[in-house]
Amino acid sequence: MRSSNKVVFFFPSFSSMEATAPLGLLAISTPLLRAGYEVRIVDSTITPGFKQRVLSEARDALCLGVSLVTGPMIRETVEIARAAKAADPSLPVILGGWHPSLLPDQTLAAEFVDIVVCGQGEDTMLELAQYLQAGDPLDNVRGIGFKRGGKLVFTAPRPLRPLSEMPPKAYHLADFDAYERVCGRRWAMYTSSLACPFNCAYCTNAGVYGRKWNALPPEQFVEETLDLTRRYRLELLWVVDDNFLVDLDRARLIGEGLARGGGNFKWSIQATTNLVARLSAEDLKLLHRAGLQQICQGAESASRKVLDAMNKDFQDLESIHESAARCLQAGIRPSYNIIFAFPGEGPAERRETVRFMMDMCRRYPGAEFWTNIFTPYPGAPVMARAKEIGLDLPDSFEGWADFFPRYTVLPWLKGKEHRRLQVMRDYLRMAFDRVPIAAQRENPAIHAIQRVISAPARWRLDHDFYALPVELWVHRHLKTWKSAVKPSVDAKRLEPAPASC
Ligand code: B12
Ligand code: SF4
Repeated sequence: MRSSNKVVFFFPSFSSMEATAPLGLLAISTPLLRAGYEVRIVDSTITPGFKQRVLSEARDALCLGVSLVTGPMIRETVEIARAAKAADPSLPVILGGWHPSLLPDQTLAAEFVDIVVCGQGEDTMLELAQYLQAGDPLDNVRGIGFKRGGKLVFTAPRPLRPLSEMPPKAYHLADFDAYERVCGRRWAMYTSSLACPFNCAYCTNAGVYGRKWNALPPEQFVEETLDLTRRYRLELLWVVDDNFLVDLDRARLIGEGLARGGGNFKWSIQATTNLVARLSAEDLKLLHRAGLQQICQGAESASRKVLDAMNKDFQDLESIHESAARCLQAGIRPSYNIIFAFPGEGPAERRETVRFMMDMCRRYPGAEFWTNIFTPYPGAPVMARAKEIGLDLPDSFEGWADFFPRYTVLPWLKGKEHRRLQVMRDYLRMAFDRVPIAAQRENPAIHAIQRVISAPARWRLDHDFYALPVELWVHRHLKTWKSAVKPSVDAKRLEPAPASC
């Protein structure tokens, strides 16, 4: 039994410059704080010597909790959990977040993990802390897995609670100055709805949050976001809802409320193209007046065949054109995600998508595309066909560290073809401007050179020709001259050495 009142959380680096406070940990901290617990969050991205820091905080703690998604975050999770267990084998190590929720058995099987939490963590973490402190058996804590006598034990699932019943997140625990130093921007994430009514084949959302969309009332959104941005001097809020626009009236009321409330911040949302296309130009202008600057949308592919394989029957290319034209008319940046190499995509379908992207960027200057390689995440509907499509999935928790869109190698995409696709993605990055959340610390000369090399990049993409990629060489060298501060772990550095093509 451990009598400490202190709960330590660790947030491993997520391999991105888009540094800000981990919302999942801020969410589960509030009930603990309200119940009188002391909470410490160590975020690897902003904490030099984070390992020592976790170990020293954990010395007198009740438990250590880690929040993670599938991919490179697993590396530091393993490092920290192992070190913590080596220092004190009796310290309970709890893993929560998307990866443990989707693969609880395999995660719990790791020898350095004592407890996994599946799904929403607010109530579960508080109960866990109380049970651990009292030294009571954990069988009655719903939504967890734990070990007993070397066996894995799972309790009954915890029913989802609507977001409106959840307490506010503990933003006051976040060191926004430190995040701003890494990212160059002062911003935060905000959640205003949970779940998405759709069920795209590559997406893990339904597996964790179901498909019943629920949201905060517009008044709460307006009041909280105005307060947050003023209190912490935030210039930007990324509303991380999976599909912000499911209730269009709610979105309009939020726009009106923020415009009336004199909000002085920018915000961005994620939504499906079909819903964006249902907003009128007036609606979008209202949202823009209220600070909305970007709508991230999953275009994913331009091939009907691939879209059907992805279960995206709700989306067509016309709606993407409409959404781009209207967003730009209203002054909002339309951002589209693309997934290459989804099962069923061959060279013809890939070409169709590249042509579509080129056409969109030319027709609608200001529209931007971000590309990924299909990454088979546990819990996604397509994984029911994993064997059939030849996927060889990791048989240990650690094995998932290499599942990341920036370097995923698939049975149907490896060797030369994988390298060719990576080169093509590099040219797509160079061909048109995109605006990342992290501030660009570029000098004007470098930017000018980048503009010059964007012309041959477009030519190559038009002609599907990627041999002797000299522009990429120039681009890579330009990047090494940049003075940008890097997070402690950066995906680029984790990437396998760039292959020659
Ligand atoms: C914001 C975000 C990011 C940000 C993170 C920034 C940051 N500072 O945290 C950035 C841009 C970096 C990012 C990157 C990526 N992301 Co992301 N991201 C999200 C997003 C949109 C919101 C996450 C969030 O904060 N939600 C709000 C909080 C309150 O909810 P939550 O995280 O679910 O937390 C709750 C529970 O999970 C639980 N919980 C969480 N942590 C813990 C810890 C403990 C101890 C306990 C007890 C409970 C607990 O309690 C919380 C409260 O209920 C989600 C989508 C979503 N709907 O959540 C995708 C999502 C998490 N991302 C995903 C993916 C795939 C990625 C990328 C691989 C994408 C890419 N193309 O590169 C990278 C991976 C980065 C990496 N591995 O290193 C997937 C994860 C799938 C998976 N199997 O893990 C998601 C679910 C999107 C999706 N639908 O597929 N992402
Ligand atoms: S629309 Fe987006 S959030 Fe909804 S299921 Fe598809 S990918 Fe997931």
